Amino acid sequence: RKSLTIGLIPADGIGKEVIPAARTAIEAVGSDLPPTRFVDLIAGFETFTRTGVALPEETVESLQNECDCALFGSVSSPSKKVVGYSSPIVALRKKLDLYANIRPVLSVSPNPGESSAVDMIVVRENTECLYIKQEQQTIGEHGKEARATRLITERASSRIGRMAYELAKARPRKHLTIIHKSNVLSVTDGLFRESVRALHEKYPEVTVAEQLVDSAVYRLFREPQIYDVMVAPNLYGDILSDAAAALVGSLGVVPSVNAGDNFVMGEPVHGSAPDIFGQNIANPIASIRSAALMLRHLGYMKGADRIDLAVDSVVRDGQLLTPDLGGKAKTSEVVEAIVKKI
Ligand code: NAD
Ligand code: K
Ligand code: MN
Repeated sequence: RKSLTIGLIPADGIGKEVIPAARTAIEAVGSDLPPTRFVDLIAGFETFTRTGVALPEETVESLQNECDCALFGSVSSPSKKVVGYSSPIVALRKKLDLYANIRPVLSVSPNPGESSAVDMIVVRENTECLYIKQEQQTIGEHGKEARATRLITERASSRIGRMAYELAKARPRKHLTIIHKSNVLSVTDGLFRESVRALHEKYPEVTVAEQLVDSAVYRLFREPQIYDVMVAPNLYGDILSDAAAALVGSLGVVPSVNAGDNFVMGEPVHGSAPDIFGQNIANPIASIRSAALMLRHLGYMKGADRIDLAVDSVVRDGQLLTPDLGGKAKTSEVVEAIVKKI
């Protein structure tokens, strides 16, 4: 690439505070990236209340035609159903075919060598399973009955599997755990498991284990260090990765990317945090790490490393932490410290 164009979609709440922080971190990397341009784009609930659409066509067009990648902040969902509103992030994942949600969960412990340190990646399928949202309610013999369709395809399972093997291959431990419940759901989870298993011959250097989702949660809490890369269908991946985030202290530090074959979008795992919005105390680390993850995904390892090392160093230093990590620092002070280290 001769240049890099990054779409910025802060969307709602603290997204407006942490996405500019991520931009500042990328700018600080400077010479390790091609000339970089940022494009400000809108989406979200506030956009919906102002314009009547949550995801304007211009935003999608810019992402598809002009941007190489993007950063998304967080959306606020109305507490009651609002006619005409549906989540722009779910729509974007679909429109850009971002089929993988990659969530590295890493301890921010001040003692890096600690044996209980968590260092895993949850690779969640992002397009099917129960999230196709085909639900019906009917009246049966004994009253109301509700059903949902769960879709698992070989294509989606294979492509998420491939992504997971590639990620595992690039890590020191090269270990992949396939999460499923095929003892009960032998047809759907059976297909997921077989599709991922079938790829193993192409990745002989990766060791593969399997685990039923319920016992995986148990082991995640008892001995998180056994996991390296986990790959899971959509719903299990959602639950497991939120649970894993609880192991590392704060939602404010967990990054993710939504990735497809042609596009990548960094996104902090947290939401719009209306309880702390506007106070300059939101932890910017999840978004800054999401920016690094996005750069890594595009092959800019050096830039990504510089950002990650700066974040680690500030956290380990322990002097400038936001309140969610037990400190008193402002968002802007943390950003300033990270930029200085970069
Ligand atoms: P949340 O992640 O917004 O907040 C949960 C708790 O974590 C809050 O106490 C918040 O203050 C804290 N927190 C979150 N991010 C933080 C950060 N960077 N620094 C410090 N503290 C942080 O989840 P919620 O309260 O359940 O939801 C709030 C809104 O966000 C809802 O409208 C929800 O629908 C939306 N949401 C959006 C996304 C998304 O954009 N993908 C994800 C989850 C929730
Ligand atoms: K988010
Ligand atoms: Mn979740």
